[in-house]
Amino acid sequence: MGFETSLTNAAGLIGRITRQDRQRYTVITGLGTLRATLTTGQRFSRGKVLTPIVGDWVTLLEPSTSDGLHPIKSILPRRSQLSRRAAGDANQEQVLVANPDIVFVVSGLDQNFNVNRIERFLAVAWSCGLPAVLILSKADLCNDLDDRLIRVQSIVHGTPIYPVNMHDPKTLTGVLSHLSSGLCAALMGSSGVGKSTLLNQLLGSEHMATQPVRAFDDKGRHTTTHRELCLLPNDQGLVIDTPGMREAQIWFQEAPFQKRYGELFLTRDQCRFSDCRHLDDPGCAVRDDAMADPERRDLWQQYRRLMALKNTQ
Ligand SMILES: Nc1nc2c(ncn2[C@@H]2O[C@H](COP(=O)(O)OP(=O)(O)OP(=O)(O)O)[C@@H](O)[C@H]2O)c(=O)[nH]1
Ligand SMILES: [Mg+2]
Ligand SMILES: [Zn+2]
Repeated sequence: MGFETSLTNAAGLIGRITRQDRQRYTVITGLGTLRATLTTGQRFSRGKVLTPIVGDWVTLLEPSTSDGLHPIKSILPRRSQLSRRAAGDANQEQVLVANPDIVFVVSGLDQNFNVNRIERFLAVAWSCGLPAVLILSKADLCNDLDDRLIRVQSIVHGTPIYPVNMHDPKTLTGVLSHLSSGLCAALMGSSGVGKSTLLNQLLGSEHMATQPVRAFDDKGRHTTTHRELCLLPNDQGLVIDTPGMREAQIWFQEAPFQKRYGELFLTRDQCRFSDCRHLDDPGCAVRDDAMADPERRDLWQQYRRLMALKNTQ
């Protein structure tokens, strides 16, 4: 059965959203790249039904005769999603990207280097149960690399770290080893850290706009304003570029968190109190056990920091 006939199938035509501009979507399908939009029902029930976003697999209906856009009939179940806590006071989830396999957290080794911020960005991914890779850009501008690497080492616990110069492809081979055919990486980080520069380098073109950072504080200018999924050449995988984030607000999810920090809790039965939170509680066996081992101590201290953040944000 050809793709042409599948347009009129009950299931609709399947495709993946590569770009969203308000209610207009770009969708890659077996028929090529198509323009799509929400149905009237989806448009007026916003917030109540799932809204399609970049990375979603969707089915499309035949194009409307009025505007030529394909209404999005359905969103296929998501395998994963990268979410953060929405900005503002409301305790709400904001889904940034659908169906990523891995998150590339990008942070600069320039004046903006900040271990706490890196930890929060990584925790956004961990809390979604997604593996993360830490890409430290602007290694070419950094003259105390070893010192900075030691400082991030204490927060990563198993997350690979790659100091790179985005303009030098030789330094990007470690990053590329995390991509392969069909695998999708979502870029995440502050503005100006080089997310779009990395994507352009992998694409071998200037597809994404980039801009120099401000000279006096190395802060970015919020150049990228939309999310976009790009296919790398030679079937090397897929990368989603995202706008720089002002704050890494974590959407705390219990199960992935318990999984990441699970190895800390093996001695939980020996804590003095049955409702021990394994933080600063008196007689906590989990804490005492962690303090005896440098690696586990770093992990417990991170758990404690993130729990404190969870309780205050
Ligand atoms: N020297 C050097 N410059 C870099 C490196 N990575 C990025 N840059 C520069 O940093 C500036 C910002 O890069 P962008 O790719 O626009 O940053 P971004 O993360 O996409 O920023 P937003 O789109 O605002 O989120 C550009 O001038 C890049 O050339 C690097 O590894 N070394
Ligand atoms: Mg950008
Ligand atoms: Zn305890």
